[in-house]
Amino acid sequence: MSPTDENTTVVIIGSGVAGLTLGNFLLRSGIDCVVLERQRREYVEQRQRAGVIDSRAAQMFREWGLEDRVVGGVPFEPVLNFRIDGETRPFRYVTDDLGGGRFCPQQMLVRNLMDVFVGDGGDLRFEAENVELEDITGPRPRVRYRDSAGVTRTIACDFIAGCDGDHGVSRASIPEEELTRHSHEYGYAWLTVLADAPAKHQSLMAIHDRGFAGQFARGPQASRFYLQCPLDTAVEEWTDDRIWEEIEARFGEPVAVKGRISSKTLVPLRSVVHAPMSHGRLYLLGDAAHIVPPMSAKGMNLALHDADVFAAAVLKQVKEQDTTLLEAYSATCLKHVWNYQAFAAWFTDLMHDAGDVSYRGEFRRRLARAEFQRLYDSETTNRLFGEFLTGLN
Ligand code: RFL
Repeated sequence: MSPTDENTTVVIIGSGVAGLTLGNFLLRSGIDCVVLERQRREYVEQRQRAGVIDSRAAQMFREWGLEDRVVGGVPFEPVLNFRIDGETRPFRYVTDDLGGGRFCPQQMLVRNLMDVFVGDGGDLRFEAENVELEDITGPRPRVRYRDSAGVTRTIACDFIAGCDGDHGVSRASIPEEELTRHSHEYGYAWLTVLADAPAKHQSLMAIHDRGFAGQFARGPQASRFYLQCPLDTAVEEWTDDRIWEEIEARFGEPVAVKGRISSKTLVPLRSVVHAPMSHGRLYLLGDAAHIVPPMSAKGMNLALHDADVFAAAVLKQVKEQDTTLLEAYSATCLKHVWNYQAFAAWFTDLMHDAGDVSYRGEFRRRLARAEFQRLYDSETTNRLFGEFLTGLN
């Protein structure tokens, strides 16, 4: 064994929400792990993305004894603010949930998870390049990488947790014939815009003939805006003036502060599930295994769910030599994932079909409007919607 060969129980690839949450759960349970991250710390800490931790996820952190230390932000109010054809229609959902859901920017959660992990003695290695997985179906797989000093290292382990997102190396290490990719393209994209513009509400969503628009608070002074747009549009076509004009048209009201726009990106809306979520001793978590359209605000929450299930399964195996939870890992997660894919697809279709008819036509528009109205008219529908928003279905 050379000095660059090491041993651990779990190698976690990727320090996003899934990887860091898993790392913290294992560390608290006395299980050795090493987290390998390709990027620099500053990059990971600042990556802007999701904004909602649902009640289920908050409860999960509570159960692992971490809620106070990692969940920040402000409580999520059980109200969604809709603007329908320029008219305000707040929707308050009925819920038995005692709260816990938060508007907590993803980078705040990631920063807190990182501080707690490193502060409690966790082993987190940034700028890990050329990560390669070896012998994943054998009894003792290995992960090889080049560290920030350019030294090649090898870590042997019991399990590998692939938490490296949709473009990572983990899923790509599984032979193609062992995985099935189920996917659905929605046929449009979102232009996502980050601007120095305070939001009046935590969330505001517009249904309009010109297409969907959304505004979500990102702290007291900034908002993330979303605009439905065709797949073949280019970011360069969206000047700041055009963006503000389109936001005002779709919301049907002027934007009070049109501050600096700091980023514009295009996200094609799609749903993807890779099954099974494990191969040999490699387990996939979060975006590495599934993508939900951002309309649902569930991507990060699904990643957190996977981390919860996997940590409990490893614990059971290490402490009790009982592999049943590990064997059930993929099936357990996929059941949950498909349930939330169904919710995400339904909500995405509803919000988009009800607006711009050029994608799915007038018939779908009327169906979507009827379904939307049902949210207000039927307490049963309202409750079910609330269950999904809180993550408790
Ligand atoms: P992440 O967060 O992408 O982390 C993966 C990490 O792996 C690293 N990595 C590697 N490390 C080592 N070696 C390699 N070869 C590696 N390749 C990659 C990466 O650098 C990174 O640090 O995946 P994870 O942990 O699975 O978490 C998933 C969530 O980030 C994602 O689902 C959400 O951001 C989705 N999402 C939302 N989810 C919500 O729950 N609520 C929301 O409101 C919400 N809004 C959104 C979103 C995603 C968006 N985008 C960017 C598509 C809004 C947007 C615009």
